[in-house]
Amino acid sequence: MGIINITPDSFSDGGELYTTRLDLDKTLFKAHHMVEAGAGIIDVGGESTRPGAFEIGVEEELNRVVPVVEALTARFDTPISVDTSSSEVIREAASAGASLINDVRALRRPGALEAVAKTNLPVCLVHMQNEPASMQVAPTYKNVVAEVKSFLLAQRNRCLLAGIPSHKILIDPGFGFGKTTEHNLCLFKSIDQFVETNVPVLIGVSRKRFIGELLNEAPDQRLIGSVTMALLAAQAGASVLRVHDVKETKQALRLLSYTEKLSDT
Ligand code: YH5
Repeated sequence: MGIINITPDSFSDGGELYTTRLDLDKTLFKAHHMVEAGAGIIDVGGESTRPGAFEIGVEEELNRVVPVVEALTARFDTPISVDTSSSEVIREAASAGASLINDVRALRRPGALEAVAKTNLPVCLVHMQNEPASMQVAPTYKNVVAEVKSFLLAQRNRCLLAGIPSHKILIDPGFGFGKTTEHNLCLFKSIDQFVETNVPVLIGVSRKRFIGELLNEAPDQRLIGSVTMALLAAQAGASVLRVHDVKETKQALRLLSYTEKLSDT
């Protein structure tokens, strides 16, 4: 899964509501390269959920996301995933051709669960402690693995009760979402325990702060660290890897598949 952020960048006038032509071209260019590199899914998000980020309004999120989903589905056969927590965006993204809803709030916002159930789309449920604005202030757990796992399985049960079939649900421990480096490491070492639930597991660690902290590197120097962690996650049984660097990650995965027992690729 390749990551495309559609938050307006420093070149566009951040106050403007509509995605500019330039933004759209840059997004399509990026998506084209991810498709060429072998991305199986393209994940687009209009709301920044980075630590310390504040919420944007639903209108602004719709204005950022919908034109991009329409443009991508018109040009590529690769499934488009939409990173959102809002029921309005879920509905509009589905109409625009999205193939997956990826929610860092695991459908806890009012109406989100019902919206996904109605669209018949698959969903990825992500664990997050608190909200992006405050989640890194003082993350606290008694047993991070047990708590994250029981939260995800409880949210999965809500989905099943709402009529979402089990084969359309993925779970994600949510690296960096209300977790210290130690919590992240604890979860990473326990990926196999999530895999053992037999629910497909999505892992997103690409360029995240804990990799930077462990290696003492800035975001643009985290490529090797990110690919290494993606490979380790794949080896532990993760089904989907959410990454910025699709080409490099695919190379690592190809080598993994060549070296695995019983593999005939
Ligand atoms: C995720 O893990 N993460 S948005 C801070 C960074 C780098 C990257 C430089 N959406 C996930 O990617 N969806 C995000 O520091 C996600 N799993 C799923 N399913 C945060 C992000 C990032 C934040």
